[in-house]
Order: sequence, then C-alpha cells, then structure tokens
Amino acid sequence: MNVQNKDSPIQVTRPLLPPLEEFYPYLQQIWDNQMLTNNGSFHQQLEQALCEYLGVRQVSLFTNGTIALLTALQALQLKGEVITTPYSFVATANALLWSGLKPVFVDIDPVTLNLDATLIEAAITPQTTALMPVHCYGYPCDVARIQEIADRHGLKVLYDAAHAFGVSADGGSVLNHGDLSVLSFHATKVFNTFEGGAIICHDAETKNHIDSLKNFGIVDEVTVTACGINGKMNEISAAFGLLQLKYYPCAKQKSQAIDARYRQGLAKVEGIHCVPGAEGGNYSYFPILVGSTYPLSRDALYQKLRAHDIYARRYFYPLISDFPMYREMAAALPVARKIAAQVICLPIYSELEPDWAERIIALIAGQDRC
Ligand code: T4K
Repeated sequence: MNVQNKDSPIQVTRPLLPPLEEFYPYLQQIWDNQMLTNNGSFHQQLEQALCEYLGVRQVSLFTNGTIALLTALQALQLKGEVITTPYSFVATANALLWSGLKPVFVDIDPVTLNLDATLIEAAITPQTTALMPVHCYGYPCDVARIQEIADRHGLKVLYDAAHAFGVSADGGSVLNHGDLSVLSFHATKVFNTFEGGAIICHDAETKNHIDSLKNFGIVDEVTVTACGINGKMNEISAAFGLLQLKYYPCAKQKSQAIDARYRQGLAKVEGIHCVPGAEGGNYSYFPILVGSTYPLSRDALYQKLRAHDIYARRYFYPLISDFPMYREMAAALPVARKIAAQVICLPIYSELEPDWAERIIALIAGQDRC
C-alpha cells in the first residue's frame, strides 16, 4: 500500500494503490489475451463486480467521468436549458456547454451544499429539459424532492455522482435515483482506475444504447446508428479497478477514522465549521468553513497550511459561474458565493498517517503559536 514520504507535502488526496506485485498477474493476463480494449474480459468483469458492489442494475464503464457526462447528456437527447449547481468542479457545467446546452445555475442549500431543491421550480422555463444536480462531496441530494419536481414538469434527471462512489441513501445506492448517474474514477477519487468513469442506468436497453454511444455509435460491423464518441475504458484500467475493489472497503474504514478524528479535534475551534457528512457517505472529502470569528481569513489559513507542507484545496472556489464562459449566465447565488469564500477541503485518504491529521488539527487550532 501507499507509503507517505515524510519529506513530500501532504496532498488533499492520494490515490489508493494496492501492492504492485498483486497487479502483475492481471497484466500477464492482458499480455496473454492480447485484448487491450473494446469490451475486453476485465472490462466485463469490472462492470459486473461494480453492479454487485454498488447495488445497481447496469454499469457502463468509461474512459473518464467527463466523457461519461457528455455521453449521458447525449443519451438523454436534451436540448435547451439544464438546471445545475454553480458549486462543483468545472467539468459539471463544461459538459453542458460542450453539448450545446445552457447551464442555468441555481443556488445551493447552506447545510448540504447541494443544489437547493426548493429553488429549482422558480428557475424552470419552457426551454428547461433536465436537472443536473451534483452529490457534492458524496452528500446525497434531496433525491425524492428532485424527482417529484422532474416528474411534475416532465424533466430528465442526470446526477453528476462523480463524488458518490458507494454512497447510500434511504437504504439503497444513491445511484439508483434519477434517469442516469455518472461516476468518476479519476486518480483523486476514493475508487480509481487511473482515469475512468461510469454511467449508471436502470435497464439493459439503455445500457446497450450507452455502450453503442461510447463506441462511436456502432451497433454491429456494418451498422452505425448514432454520432457516438470513443469513451471506452481500456483493460489495464479495468483490471486495476478489479484489484482496487478488494482494498476499497478497508480504505474507506481508514478514511472514516480520519473523518472522525477531524470532527472531534476541530469541534471546539472557534470559527471553524465542519460540513456535516451524511450517513452512508464515503469520506472522500473533508470540507471545513472558515467563519468570521476565526482569527485568520480562509486564504490566510490555506497559506498557513501550505507553509507547513499541507496542500489543502479550496474545492469549490471560484464558483463555476464566475469563470468567463459562464459569467453571462450568472444569477444571484448568495449561499454558493458565501460557501465558496469560506471553504477549505482538508487532506483525507486512507493512507494519511494519524499523526498528520493531529498536526493539521493543531495548526488549525492555532496550537503552533503556543
Ligand atoms: N464532476 C465532478 C463533480 C467532479 O469533481 C469531477 C472531477 C468530474 C465531474 C469529472 O470527472 P473526470 O473527468 O475527472 O473523471 C481534480 C481531478 O482532476 C478531477 O477529477 C476532480 N473532479 C476534481 C475535484 O479534482 P484538480 O485539478 O484539483 O487535480 P490535481 O491534479 O490538482 O490533484 C489534486 C491532488 O491530488 C494533487 O494535489 C495531488 C493528488 N494527486 C493527483 C493526481 C492526479 C495524486 O496524489 N496523484 C494523482 O495521480 O482536479
């Protein structure tokens, strides 16, 4: 497993890397089979394994989460406007713009930091065709209310579930909600395939369509029925996913322990608010909000941590709606703006040494000044 180099900075995350020697047999098999991609054996095995592990009906693997988002938007055949959150990684809105759709940004809930479902209806226009919420930091959106609104207005629901690997809500996978959900398996995610992603859908017909779209729209050797893309996951990534899946439950437990330690250690620090995690979450991010009663500004705390070789990140600052391509679509987003100005995500990953977590807590608590 990973070994933290004591001299290198502490990053916000580190990929889960199982022992290298355990990966060799998978590589040998790929060399023996000579099938490197295009729905190979490991690709099929990983789709099956993820269906079982995640408790979902259909998984279609992708080369990354962004191509999966683009393909999901194409599969839903959307036009016009899509309501989404400004408080996310830029890939969320980029996927819409790249697909010729107009993102309509709606403010977020101050507690969950997800799209505020109570504000969605006011943003619906005759051009709205879908809702694209994000389970931000793996905290489940208000899926019941979102579905109820979508049903009433005849809208599709596509969840950007890039952070929501293994997250449950109401006793089942959160990925079972909406028309489609998209996962990211990027190196920085709790479950990674170097680069990778997936679309979760609910029936075989939809999966077949998505599988065709990620393979240029090919149906068979002489039939192409859609303008598809190349979004296929290769065999090395799929094999790595299979190996990593064995280590994931244990890694999640270790991250849960770090999460608990931060919450306990930071609970009494004046001006620091730990964003609540959800039951059934995956402990993939640890966002804190730096309030006005904390002795340092958010950016000063961020710089202080950096000066101590702790590379926390301001996910998600700036707001997507502040980037030049989205400025003309910006609306009043007071909650998102306030949170983006206060947030810092602290390092959290399975191999983070507990004494580093202690050190981070002590620095934030100002104990280095004593
Ligand atoms: N939707 C949402 C809501 C997302 O958050 C994302 C991706 C997507 C869609 C798109 O999914 P993908 O197409 O990426 O599958 C990172 C990731 O690149 C991005 O995948 C992720 N969200 C986003 C939240 O974070 P950066 O620019 O912050 O990454 P970077 O390179 O600065 O890495 C962060 C830290 O992780 C580094 O300081 C060191 C560590 N790291 C990183 C890599 C790549 C490692 O230790 N090893 C590594 O290999 O965007």
